[in-house]
Amino acid sequence: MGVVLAHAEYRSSIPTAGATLKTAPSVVTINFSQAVEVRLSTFKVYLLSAPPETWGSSTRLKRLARPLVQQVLPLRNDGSRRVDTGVTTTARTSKTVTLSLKPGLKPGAYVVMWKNLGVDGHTETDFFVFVYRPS
Ligand SMILES: [Cu+2]
Repeated sequence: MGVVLAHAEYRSSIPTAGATLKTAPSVVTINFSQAVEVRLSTFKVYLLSAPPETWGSSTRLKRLARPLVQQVLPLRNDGSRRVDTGVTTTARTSKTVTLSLKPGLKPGAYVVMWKNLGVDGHTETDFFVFVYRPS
């Protein structure tokens, strides 16, 4: 393509970054610009402590999410605090990674975060937020 892509960057996801959903998702799928080493990467979903008046502003949600990501992404044994139950992608390397979510999500803003290891050997830390707001 003539364009140098830095690492395994976010390309797209389901739910989409910034999406507001009326029904709770049961999985999250992230597509990256290059394959990642699935087992050597970390993926987590957390509920974001964000008041409902912020749910319409992805700028405010991102600002609230950033310190949470820095705090919890390195944690181990945080399964009880996480909203996901882990990666279901079984391939060793994949451009697409899927996580299962715990059932019974409550309305709120959710942060999907990762530190991935691309097949080029570089790591990338990033996140996105989606909102579950049943009407
Ligand atoms: Cu790279």
